[in-house]
Amino acid sequence: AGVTREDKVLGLLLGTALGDALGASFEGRHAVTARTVDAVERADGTLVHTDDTALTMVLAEHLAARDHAGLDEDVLAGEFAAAWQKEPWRGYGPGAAQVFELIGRGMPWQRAAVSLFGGAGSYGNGGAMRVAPVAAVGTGPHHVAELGRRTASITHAHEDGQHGAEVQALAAYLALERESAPRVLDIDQFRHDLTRVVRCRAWHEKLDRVSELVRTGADPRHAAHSLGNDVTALGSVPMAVMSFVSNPDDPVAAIRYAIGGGGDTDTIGAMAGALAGARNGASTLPEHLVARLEVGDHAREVAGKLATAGHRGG
Ligand code: F2R
Ligand code: MG
Ligand code: MG
Ligand code: MG
Repeated sequence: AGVTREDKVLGLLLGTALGDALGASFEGRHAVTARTVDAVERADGTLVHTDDTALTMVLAEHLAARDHAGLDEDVLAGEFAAAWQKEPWRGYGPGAAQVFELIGRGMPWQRAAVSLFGGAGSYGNGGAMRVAPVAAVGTGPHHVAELGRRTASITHAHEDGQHGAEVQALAAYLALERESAPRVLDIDQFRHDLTRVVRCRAWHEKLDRVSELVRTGADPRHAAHSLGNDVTALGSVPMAVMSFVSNPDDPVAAIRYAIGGGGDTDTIGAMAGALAGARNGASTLPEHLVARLEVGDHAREVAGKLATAGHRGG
């Protein structure tokens, strides 16, 4: 029997939270052994999430509550800023914190976002890390990519920050709508679908490298060395895609692969978890880990609404 759409949407949210919370213990480490991840998995107590999950839940709620009205960047900017204001300790990037502070003081998000990094705007992975919920409401690949770019632009004025959100949004859409388990994931088709929509050479090169690394069975450290594992969008989204396509049928394996590469482990774990959770559904996530997540009940409530949010079809 197939997994229900609601279970897949919940898998997307809980996969994000699980990858984020498991990865958070290792953020910034050079490399992470399986044994240290085992220890975090086996421990008791709450798995505390970071900014990645906090903002993903804000976006999911925004989309679920607005139904036919769709995305409103002005409203969403205020909601993001309020989440940061309420819990600034969740490990936000310095650029994101600065934008949210400016928005909170009344500056339009467009001006706040372009003020970062000497006017270049941010190319951090903060737009990509929170984007996955748009996959549940987009009407097709181009629409999903557009929604992804628009949600990122609130904080990430640099095109690389926005391209990262487009790629991750689209990957989540494919995992949710087209590549459901147990159908075998066609990695070349997956890469082709991503590159068709996101027309940018630097991204195509990285995604081609993913296919090659999968073919050669690269381990996480090798993959991270080749693709990157840092806080930039171009230096982290390809590793998340790699983690997923090399472990398409097992969300925990995808997350462990992402964390094993070291670097921005909470974020790469969150993005890989979103993809594998969306493909396989929440019911495939280990109960003992899900029970330790902070967002459990809230995610279930939002997933139910998001799975039936109205601006789909066409
Ligand atoms: N920031 C972190 N983790 C490190 C500190 C957390 C600490 N342990 C704590 O507990 O507080 N994690 C979170 O940030 C990443 C997402 O970042 P986001 O939202 O994109 O922020 P930002 O600051 O805009 O970009 C991140 C960094 O990228 C570099 N950068 C971006 N654009 C640049 C540009 N145009 N020129 C030069 N550098 C640029 C900067 O170093 C930014 O600070 C996630 O990992 C999330 O988990
Ligand atoms: Mg984080
Ligand atoms: Mg408006
Ligand atoms: Mg991070």
